[in-house]
Amino acid sequence: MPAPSSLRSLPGAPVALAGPLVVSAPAALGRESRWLRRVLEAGTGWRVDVVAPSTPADVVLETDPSLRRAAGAAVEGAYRLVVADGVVRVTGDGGAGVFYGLQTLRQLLPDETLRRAPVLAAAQGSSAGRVRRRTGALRIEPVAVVDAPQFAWRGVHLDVSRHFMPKSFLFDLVDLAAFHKLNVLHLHLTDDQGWRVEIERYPRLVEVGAWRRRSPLGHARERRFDREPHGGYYTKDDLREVVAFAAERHVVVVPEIDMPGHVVAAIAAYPELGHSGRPIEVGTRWGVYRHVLNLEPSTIRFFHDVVHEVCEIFPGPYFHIGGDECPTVEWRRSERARAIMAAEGFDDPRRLQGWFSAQIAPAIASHGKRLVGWDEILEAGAPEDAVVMSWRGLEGGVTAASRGHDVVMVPEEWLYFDWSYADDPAEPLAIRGPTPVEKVYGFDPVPAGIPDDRRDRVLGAQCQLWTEYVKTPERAEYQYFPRLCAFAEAVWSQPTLTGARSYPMFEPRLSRHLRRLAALGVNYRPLEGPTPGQSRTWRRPPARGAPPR
Ligand code: TNX
Repeated sequence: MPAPSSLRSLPGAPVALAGPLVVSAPAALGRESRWLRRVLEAGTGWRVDVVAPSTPADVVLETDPSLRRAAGAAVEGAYRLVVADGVVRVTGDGGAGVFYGLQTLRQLLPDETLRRAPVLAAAQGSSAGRVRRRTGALRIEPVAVVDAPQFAWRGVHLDVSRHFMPKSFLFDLVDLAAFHKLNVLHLHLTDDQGWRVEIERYPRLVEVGAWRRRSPLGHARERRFDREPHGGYYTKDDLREVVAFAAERHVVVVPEIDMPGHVVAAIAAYPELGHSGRPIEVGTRWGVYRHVLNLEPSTIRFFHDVVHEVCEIFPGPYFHIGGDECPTVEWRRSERARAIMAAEGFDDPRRLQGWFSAQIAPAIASHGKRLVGWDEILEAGAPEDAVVMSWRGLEGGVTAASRGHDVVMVPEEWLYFDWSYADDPAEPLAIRGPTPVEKVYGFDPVPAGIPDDRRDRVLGAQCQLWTEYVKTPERAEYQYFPRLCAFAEAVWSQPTLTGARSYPMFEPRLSRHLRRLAALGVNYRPLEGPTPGQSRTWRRPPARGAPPR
């Protein structure tokens, strides 16, 4: 999971692995071999020794740059995994390919080895799929897997503004994303209800902007509030740590600083960024605020400074400027905004958002990064080289690709995991829905309507978790899993080879995979529905072994 391009059983005896295990790898694969040593030592209790390439070994890691072409892959991450003749051989197109081969190897090993401490001795005697165990050794049936990703951008997004998530959850999420061969973590770091990244030049962004007085209680439409303060932020070193942790797992972190709308927390910290000049409080309700940034040169400079500081934390090639849901009421009344409209000859104030993006773009480009924005930036006039995230449907992606932009497909109807799984009062409170696993599985990252010669403009797809209704890591895991598994297959696997994505064929594999998630300690939603502990309404506990309803 996700399904590989090909998997073939080989003749011959199973390969037995036991400790102390010897892994050979060239120096260039130091990152991958050290990571393998850590996860294997934790899950098996064996000692794992990493040795130089020509030394005899149980597991051989190597790269072969020609592999990508051989696998017919357009993007990085192809690998071949061969279990035969007493050896596990993982050949990657580079570090990423080797890493994905090792993730596949983890799925061939017993689920118990996914745990953080060894339980194998206690579990002896139980059967575990393709692998049988004897006297501490794990036996893997001979197999050849050849595999490569379909898309380069296989993203998972997390909104840490609406609810701050502890750093430990970012590590868990990166590990889980990488386990499913995803490679982008998009962090929505700022919004009306909280600013979550320390900026040295403007300390009030977190001193003031990271905290809110209260939050909505129940659904936003009920207009009720709790009495609980909420907040938190990441220091620069926290985020550097997340970036480094992600890089070890071939995950790139894309920071998002939302502008020129969704900025109430910033205006609360520095009222001079807004239009009234009067102090406002950090947002305490969900939805779209009319407050947006003013268009004064000082405000542009302020956000240049923010961009520079954020770019220094995140070495990846992308910087997300948000750009979604930006009302123009304040600009319509602003002298400065009207003067810009007159000077630029704009007839629609929405063009001011494009103007704003164009002011910010050079700061991003000066760090050699590409600007990413939500699909609203298209209407406003997006900078030429911008990557567009199509969230309001598929059309944004079609338009952007036709105009020559690169596109990441993130449409809410399929890929907003803050939506519920089912129309069922037992489901925890969600913004809307439902989006069942089956629907996610059926998602095709290349929307119909994209001209054939523009298909390669689709970099990939991404699942989103907005957190208005998601207060804790446990709940976040529930919303992601198992939809994220279906998403991973949609964005990694070739549809032709998995059949035209038949859900009835996927479901048994998913159901098998849930045992791996259980070993990893993920609070996933069972396919039958929430457990009594996950449910919003009281339900009788199931008999052991039976589904929970
Ligand atoms: C729309 S998607 C938003 C977010 C909300 C989300 C809730 C986007 C770019 N804007 O601000 O959290 O819907 O589903």
